Amino acid sequence: MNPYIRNVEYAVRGKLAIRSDQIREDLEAGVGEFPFKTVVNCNIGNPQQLNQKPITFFRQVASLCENPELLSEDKAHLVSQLYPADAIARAKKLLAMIGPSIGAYSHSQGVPGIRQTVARFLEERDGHPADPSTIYLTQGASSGVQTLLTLLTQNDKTGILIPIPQYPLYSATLSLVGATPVPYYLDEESGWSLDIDNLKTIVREARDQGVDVRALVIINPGNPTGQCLDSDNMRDILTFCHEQRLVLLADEVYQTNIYEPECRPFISFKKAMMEHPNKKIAQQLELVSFHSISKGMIGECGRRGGYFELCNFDYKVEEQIYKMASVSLCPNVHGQILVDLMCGPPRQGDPSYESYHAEVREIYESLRRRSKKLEKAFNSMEGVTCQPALGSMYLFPRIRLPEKAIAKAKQLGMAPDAFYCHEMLEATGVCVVPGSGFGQEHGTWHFRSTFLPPEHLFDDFCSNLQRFHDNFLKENS
Ligand code: DCS
Repeated sequence: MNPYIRNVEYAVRGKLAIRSDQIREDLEAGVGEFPFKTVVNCNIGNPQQLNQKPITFFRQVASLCENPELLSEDKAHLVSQLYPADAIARAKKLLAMIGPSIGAYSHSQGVPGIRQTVARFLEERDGHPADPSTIYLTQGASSGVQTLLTLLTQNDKTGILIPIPQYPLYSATLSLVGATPVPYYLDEESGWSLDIDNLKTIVREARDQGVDVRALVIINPGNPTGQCLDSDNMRDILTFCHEQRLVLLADEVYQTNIYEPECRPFISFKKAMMEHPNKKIAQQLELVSFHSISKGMIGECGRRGGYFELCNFDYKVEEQIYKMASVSLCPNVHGQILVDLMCGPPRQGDPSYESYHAEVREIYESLRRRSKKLEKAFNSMEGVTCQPALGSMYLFPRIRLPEKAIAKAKQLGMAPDAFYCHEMLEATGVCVVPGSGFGQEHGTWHFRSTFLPPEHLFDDFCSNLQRFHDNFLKENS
C-alpha cells in the first residue's frame, strides 16, 4: 500500500473521537458505567450535530430543488401556502441553471450560473471584479485544498509553509502527496500573530537546505487559534509572498465567524491584494482563496459545498486544474446549491429577507456569547491561559500540567495533552482535541474545543470542564 497513507495523521477525528463514538454507543445500549449521560463532541466544528438550526430559507430552496414535482402547475396553490414566494422563485431559477435534474452530473468546475453567483458575491464583498471562469466549486473547502496542494507538489523537496498550530488537513494532505511541510509558528502571547521577519528566516533556512518552498498557507480567521489578521499584517504577507515568489493559499472558511468586527473586521486576501500599494502585486501574485458552506452561521458541513477562486494563475496551469476537476466529474450538486444560497441570500425587499437575517443574527450573537463565556471559563482555571477567539469556532487554551500528570502520560505512551483530553472525555463526556494534533511550541500543551454546545446547556458545559480541571490537578499534583 501507499506508504504515504500510513504517515497521514488527522487528530480532529483521531483516537479520542473514535473513543467518544464507542462511549456513545455504550450509553445508548446501556452498557458500562459513565459519570455522565451524553457525549459532547467539541472535537469538530460540526454545528448541526450540536443542534444548530439550519437556515430555513436554504432548506426551503434545497427541498424544492430536491423534489421538483412541488414546482409543477397543479401543486402551485398548495406549495405557495408552505413556501415563501422567493424560495419558490429561487428553486425554479436554480433548476433552470442546473439543467433538467440535480441528479445529473454538472459541469466539472461547478454549474456556470452558480459560479456567477459566487463571482457577484466576491465583487460585492471586495469591491473588485471576479471572473466565474476562475472559480471552482468544490466538495467543501477540503477538496479544493487537496487539489491545490497536489498541483503544487513536484516531489519531496517541494515545501509548503504551514502555520503551527494548523488545521491538520494541511499536514495530512502534505503527507499524502509527499511534500515537505515548512512550519512557521504563530505567537500565542501576542494573540497568535504572524511575524514576517520570522517567515523570512524560515524560508531562507529551508531553501538553504534544498527545500523548494513554493507556497504559503494562511488560515484567517485561524483554526485552531481564532486569530484574525489586520490589514497591515496582510499587506506585509502579500509583499513577502511576492518577493519570495510564493503562491498564497488563503483559507478563509471562517470569514463570517468574526466576533470583534469593529476592531478586527474580516478582510479578504483578494481585497488586500487588489488594494496593495504595489500595483504589481495585484497583477502578479498567485492567490487562491477557499470558502465553504460548512462554517459561518450556515453550518451545512454534511452537504459538502465550497469553492476556491484563482487569481493571477497562468491559463496553462488553470487548464491542468480543470483537468483534475474533471477527473472527479463534478462537485456534488446539493453542495453547489448551498454555495449559491450562501453567496446569494435573500435581498432587501424579498419575503424571506427579515426572517433570514433574524436567524443569522441569532446564531451569530449566540456564538459570540458562547465564545466569551468559554474563554472566561478557561481563563479562570488554574494554570490555564486562553487567547480570545476574534474569529472561527474554537478556543485553544494553553494548559500547564503538573509533573505527575506528565509522568503518567509518559507511562501510558501518550502526549501529556492527549492524556489530559482522554481524562476529560472519560470524566465528562466532552471530546476535545489535544494541541499535539495541531502542532504547538515545544514544551507547551494545549487543547482545542469548539464553543458549539447549545446555549441552554452552556453554563453546565463550562462548569463541568472547570470541575474536571480542578479534579485533574488534585489527582495529579
Ligand atoms: N479549512 C479550515 C480552516 C477548516 O477548519 C476546515 C474544517 C476546512 C478547511 C474544511 O472544511 P470543509 O471541507 O467542510 O469546507 N474544519 C474542521 C475542523 O477543524 N473541525 O471541523 C472540521
